[in-house]
Amino acid sequence: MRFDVITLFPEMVLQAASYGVTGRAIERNIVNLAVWNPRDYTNDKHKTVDDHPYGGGPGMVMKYQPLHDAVTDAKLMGKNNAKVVYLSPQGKTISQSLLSEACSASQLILIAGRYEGIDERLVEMDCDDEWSIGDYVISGGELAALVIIDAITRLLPGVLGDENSAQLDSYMNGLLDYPHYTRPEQIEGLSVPGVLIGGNHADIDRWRMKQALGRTWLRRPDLLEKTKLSAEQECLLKEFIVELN
Ligand code: 4GO
Repeated sequence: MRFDVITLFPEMVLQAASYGVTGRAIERNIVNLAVWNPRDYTNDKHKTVDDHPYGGGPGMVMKYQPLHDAVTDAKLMGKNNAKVVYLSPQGKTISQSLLSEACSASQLILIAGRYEGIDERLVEMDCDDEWSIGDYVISGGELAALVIIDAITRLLPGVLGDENSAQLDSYMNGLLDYPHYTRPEQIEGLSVPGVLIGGNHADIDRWRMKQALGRTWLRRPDLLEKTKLSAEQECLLKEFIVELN
């Protein structure tokens, strides 16, 4: 998978992506990350990337031409099937399922805007989609691009160890995660649930599924409505609710 980020702050993206899971995936060439600075595509001596908005009002807007030329160069590095995405609060909100589908693209070009945003004609002509990481505003698209790069990279074959990807599989089923514990067994009188210490793996799996279902029911009932539960899951959730009362 190849990611290209169009950004006025290329170092920010490269730095942040160089840590942890994403950093390792880049080192191991499972993921390729390149950055393109629209400032390098300006033709005037002041390297102007922004201009005043038509219609007036506060702030500046990123100009079409430097962004377009940067996208064009990014596309040349891929295999003619790039998906170009602008990151903004006006986009469709990303979800695990949207990101899973995006995994099948071989090149994702992410446009990180600054100021008040980019000339709308770039969205219309150059972009295949517009995505949002949630209903809030941030100062630039870089952090949104990094969220997307991280979330997609974790889904690529070979990136996570077997254990972690198995866990990911079970929680791709639209449920929240179960609670986790590590040593020591007691902290300020709070003890680790006994079933986790017993070593009966079937019991542990059932307990974890029950917790995942229960927490989803308590905290995100909207997720449960979208998820078809198995007969055993229905049972476990009923048990959770009974035990709660
Ligand atoms: C993306 C970009 C929020 C998101 C952004 C989001 N804010 N919710 N800000 O995904 C244009 C200039 C958009 C700043 C950018």
